[in-house]
Amino acid sequence: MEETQPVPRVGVVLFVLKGKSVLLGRRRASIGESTFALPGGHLEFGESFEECGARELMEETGLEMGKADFLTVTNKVFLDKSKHCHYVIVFLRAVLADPNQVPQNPEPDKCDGWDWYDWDNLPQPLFSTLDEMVRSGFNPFPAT
Ligand code: 8DG
Ligand code: MG
Ligand code: MG
Repeated sequence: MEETQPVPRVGVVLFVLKGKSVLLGRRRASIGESTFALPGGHLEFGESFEECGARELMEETGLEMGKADFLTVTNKVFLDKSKHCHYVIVFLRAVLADPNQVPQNPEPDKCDGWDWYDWDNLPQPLFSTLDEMVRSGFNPFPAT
């Protein structure tokens, strides 16, 4: 049981794109444990969505974010075993400042490591929100 009344939180999550690939890492966290998820995290006081995305990308992968665009927003309640959370997630599409940068894993307690995965051949299992987006036909790539 939570001691205080839970409140909705805001997250910023990034589709970092390179060619036809997207950056994913297998989570080590109570929500979505062992699933492949996008980089991102909690919005901190005073941050813009882009500032939050760039900070989380640097903290989680050591990569420097380049241009970013707003994609979509979701509103989701997670009713995991002992943890109940409610997130409004802002999804951005981003490219790297330098496409030759290689992802690192500075938070090995939170992620098994990052890699590029072809959008047409994504790894399984995907984190639930990402899985739902993929199943609904969502495509983060710019229209050509
Ligand atoms: P921490 O340092 O507080 O442990 O984590 P964080 O990096 O700030 O937060 P996070 O748990 O990575 O992301 C915040 C929430 O965003 C997460 O608990 C659930 C939600 N979320 C989604 N989809 C995705 C996704 O694909 N990747 C990530 N990282 N979070 C997602 O709904
Ligand atoms: Mg983080
Ligand atoms: Mg995170």
